[in-house]
Amino acid sequence: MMTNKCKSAILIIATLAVTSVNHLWADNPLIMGQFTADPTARVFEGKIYVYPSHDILASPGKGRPGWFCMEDYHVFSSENLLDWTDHGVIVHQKDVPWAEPNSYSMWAPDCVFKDGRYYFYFPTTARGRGWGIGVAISDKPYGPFKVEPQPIQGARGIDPCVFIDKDGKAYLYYSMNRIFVARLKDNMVELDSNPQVIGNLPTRGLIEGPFVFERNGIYYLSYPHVQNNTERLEYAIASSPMGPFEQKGVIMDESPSGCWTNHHSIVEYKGQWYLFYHDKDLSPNFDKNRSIRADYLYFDEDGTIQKVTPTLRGVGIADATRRIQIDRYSAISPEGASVDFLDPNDTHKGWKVMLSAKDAWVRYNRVDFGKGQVRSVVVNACSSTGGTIAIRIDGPGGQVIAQVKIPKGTDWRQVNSALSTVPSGLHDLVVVFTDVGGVEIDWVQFN
Ligand code: FUB
Repeated sequence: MMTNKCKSAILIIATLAVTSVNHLWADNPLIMGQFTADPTARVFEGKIYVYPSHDILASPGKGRPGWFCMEDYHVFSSENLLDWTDHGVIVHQKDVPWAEPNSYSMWAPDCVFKDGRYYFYFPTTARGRGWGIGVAISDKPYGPFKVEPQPIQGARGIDPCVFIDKDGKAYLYYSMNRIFVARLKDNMVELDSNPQVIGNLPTRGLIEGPFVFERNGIYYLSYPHVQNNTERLEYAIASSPMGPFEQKGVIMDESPSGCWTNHHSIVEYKGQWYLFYHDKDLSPNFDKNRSIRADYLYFDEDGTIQKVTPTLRGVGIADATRRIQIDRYSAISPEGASVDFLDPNDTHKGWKVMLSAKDAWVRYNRVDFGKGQVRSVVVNACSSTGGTIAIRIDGPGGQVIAQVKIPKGTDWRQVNSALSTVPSGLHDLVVVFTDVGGVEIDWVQFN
């Protein structure tokens, strides 16, 4: 049994901190440098844009301790779903003239594109009037956004979602104990019909966070709902945007982490469907500081949504020449392998894998080795016992491609080793501890 004697990886941590200012590289969770929740993913200008909420920790005079605390929104974009660009703050509560000052309630937003303009919808507490839904408008998906002087009249609630149908008509969905829908006028900032409650949905247990999309003539209304203890993601379908809807099933079960909320969006990008959602990866003991994730989503022939199993690996193809965070594994051996934070006092620094039994392994799928240019591997590791790891590729032509001897010590080291075989193309990467004792691994990279 290995005891944890490794020092924290100061050098590596410094690198992570620098790269997380604007450009981020991550599996699940997608964003490491800050807490993010309620992700609405949209495809604009050929990229994925994600509009999440931005959880922060309440502090004296700033928000309610032990509760959600949000004062602004960032927007993130990506082409490959692994590299994320943080475009910075697009709307802050101080930019909202009708908002209760210091309410710190900038909850789940949405953004849509119509007639050359981007409309960003967000809920917050309106002075003396409870929840209101605001709109901010821009010519670009990343802003600058200009906030409308008033919230949408007649809509009181949270978690706005706007759906634009093929005929150009727009609908606003939001929640307030129930889920409501109303038509929007062409100006996108006024209601064109009275909000109506969507029927045939669960009436017991919290229901919120509607997200609506259309595929092959089926209108999907998906929503988080507390059936038991915490929110799971469910959906209903209809043949028109306003229903009537029929409940169909569960998209994602309650999280084993116990995170009370889950909030999602569903998007097709380059022919593949994705579920964006959140959990509390970076804040295991406080579920109001959440982190957004993405996983693949599939439909059956008849349009039924297959249940999504949350993964750490997430989505996208990893470049072998980048640091591969194998702690975001796609599979792990049932014994002798575990994951822990690099620094429990600063979870944003990420995780490490600990292999503490002979033949314990971890698998990280979808690694692109390119056209056979890599010749060596570097492993950032620490081993208080010393020991050897085998690096294997699976898939066509799969084999062990390197044996890396990690020296005994308490310092993290970047250990280089030549490859015995030059891989090319797409493979799963498997790292196996072949000794007695144990090793901690932060990342693996091929050169
Ligand atoms: O983020 C605050 C609230 O928690 C959202 O508005 C809900 O959907 C839930 O995720």
